[in-house]
Amino acid sequence: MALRFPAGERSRPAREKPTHDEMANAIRALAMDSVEKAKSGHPGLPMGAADAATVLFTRVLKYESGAASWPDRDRFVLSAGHGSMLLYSLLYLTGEPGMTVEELQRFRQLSSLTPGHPEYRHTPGVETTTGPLGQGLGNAVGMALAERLLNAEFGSIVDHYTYVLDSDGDLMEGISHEAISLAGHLGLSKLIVLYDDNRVTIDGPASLADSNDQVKRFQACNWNAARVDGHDPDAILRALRRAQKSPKPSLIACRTMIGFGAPTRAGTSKAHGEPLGAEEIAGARRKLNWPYEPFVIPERILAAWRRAGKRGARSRKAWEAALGLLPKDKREEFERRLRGDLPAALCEAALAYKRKLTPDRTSVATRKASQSVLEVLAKAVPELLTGSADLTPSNNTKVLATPEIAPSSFHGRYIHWGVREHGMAAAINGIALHGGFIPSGATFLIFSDYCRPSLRLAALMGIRIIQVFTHDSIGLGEDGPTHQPVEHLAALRAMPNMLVFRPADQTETLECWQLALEAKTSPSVFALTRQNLPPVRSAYTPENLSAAGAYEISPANGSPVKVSIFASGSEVAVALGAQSILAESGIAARVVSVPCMDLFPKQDQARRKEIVGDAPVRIGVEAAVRFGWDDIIGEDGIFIGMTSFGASAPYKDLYNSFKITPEAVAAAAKRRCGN
Ligand SMILES: Cc1ncc(C[n+]2csc(CCOP(=O)(O)OP(=O)(O)O)c2C)c(N)n1
Repeated sequence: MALRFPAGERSRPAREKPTHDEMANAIRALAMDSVEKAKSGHPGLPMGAADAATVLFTRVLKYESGAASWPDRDRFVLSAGHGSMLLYSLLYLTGEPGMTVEELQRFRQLSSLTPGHPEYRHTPGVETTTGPLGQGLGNAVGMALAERLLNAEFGSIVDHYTYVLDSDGDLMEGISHEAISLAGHLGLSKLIVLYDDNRVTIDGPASLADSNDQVKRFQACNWNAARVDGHDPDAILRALRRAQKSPKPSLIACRTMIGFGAPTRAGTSKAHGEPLGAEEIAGARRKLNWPYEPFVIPERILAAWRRAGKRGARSRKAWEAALGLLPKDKREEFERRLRGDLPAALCEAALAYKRKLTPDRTSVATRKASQSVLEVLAKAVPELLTGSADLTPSNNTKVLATPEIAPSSFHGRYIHWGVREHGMAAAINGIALHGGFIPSGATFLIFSDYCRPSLRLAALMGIRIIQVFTHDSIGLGEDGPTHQPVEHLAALRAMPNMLVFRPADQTETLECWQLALEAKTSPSVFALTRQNLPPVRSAYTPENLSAAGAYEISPANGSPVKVSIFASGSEVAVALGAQSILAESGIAARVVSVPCMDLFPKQDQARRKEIVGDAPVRIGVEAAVRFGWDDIIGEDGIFIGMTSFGASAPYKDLYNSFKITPEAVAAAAKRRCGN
């Protein structure tokens, strides 16, 4: 089919400035054509939000195509990730290397740069993986916080905005409230949310299920909030300029029409998440006065977009010059922090502390052990942020080297997240994505469920975040089954790329913290006890024994070795107790500590075989469900743990009542050995 140009297009000078409408229509056309070609996707949001995005990317945003990792770029988060074609169109139009028209034509196809929802690391220019609604907003709060924290530390070398595009769905999600309320409380004035206020979701009008006044809601959370016509570029620009000057975070509610330009579907949920169809697209082309073939952007318009993509080049060069003027040690420290390399001092500090720990004769809860470790590590690792979701005295995450931050005062390293576990987890992801920090948060292990969607995204994105989950089993005692995790270890271990550490004493806690800090592309969670545990490691080893995920902590005394007992955390001491009882009956048993079940399968087969050993009886002990343990103990292995929820009682009574005791383990072993 021959290309059709509008009257006069051929004779237009190539440099004639395209109108705003033409620039925005380029996004609309690419979005509807890509979705049509893929036979799936979401054309409505990109078509509706094209005006706001065009103003942002051509007039306001500080960025440069091809410099997607320039540390001081403004961040843009498409929180409504289903509108991915908005972002891909922008990346193509502004000239991000690799984002070609062919990639747009391969929207949603295997190994394209244009997956269904934007994926961090996969596509240059994508700041975070979005799709699960509300997460992007939570990430953006973390990015804006990271920006302020780095600014407080390094000065104006870090001075940028964080912009978000939110949808009705984003703002209906509960996490949005935690995120908004945090940002308002902290006074994150460089956070600006463009809300695609199209009043349509999947089921129909948003009013089917929601009657919030979002502007009032944000204002109540200490935001600056305004309404604009989302198809009026001047009004959007004015609102953005005002927002930049606000001392509070800003919401700009852009009243838009979903699927803008589609003749019959615009303004309806039929524009949301399916191809428009040939007839509707032809009608949209007429309505938008966009007579070009699919995927064709006239040179004049493309050139203007490409110029927009280079608008930030001068700022970037000025920034590089300013970086060069920093004192050498400050510049090198800044660069190290952004590369994510650990400081050289860490290893030495950790080893010195480890030496001090042995011989260890003190019984201590691993949550306390973690605090002692943090006292040492936080001094050596200035990028380590700690905090808690209102459980500071229980999580033991506050240490001397991490002073608290306060609203609009960002000289500090400890964050009181409030009772906002989900918001905390999403913001921590955003801090890690921003760069410059290793962020950690904390709550009870039971409430890891409240963090789970963000933890999953951290694992999917391969970012280094650390969550300190304490009160990790029935061992927390009297608070009872509402607070006693049973299935949580298994559920977290089931997540690909997630490292679940459950150390057994002070030495293991130190080793696990080292491993978590070193895991540059994996999130880590700690499961730590409330109750005191006896030390289980007596000899000093410079080697990090926990690095294999599992290791023989107590060899069998005698042969043949009949029993291997595997345990984690608080149950390592139970296993050691069982080993002694068995020895008295002449049964040689060995004990293997399993501080990180996720690292164990990464060992080569010979090492795994050596760790598992060849004793005929294998027993797993953990105050949690069996799920996942069969990989080590085998289907015919014995498991001593939980098969139900817990109960409210002093913890020793609970261990006795649920039969997770040295005697119960030894009895099971004897039965299997035929004694
Ligand atoms: C947590 C979560 N729940 C559900 C969905 C499925 N989903 C995708 S978009 C959407 C709502 C669409 O409404 P809106 O956010 O206003 O987007 P628009 O219709 O304007 O494109 C839903 C429920 C999701 N992506 N994430």
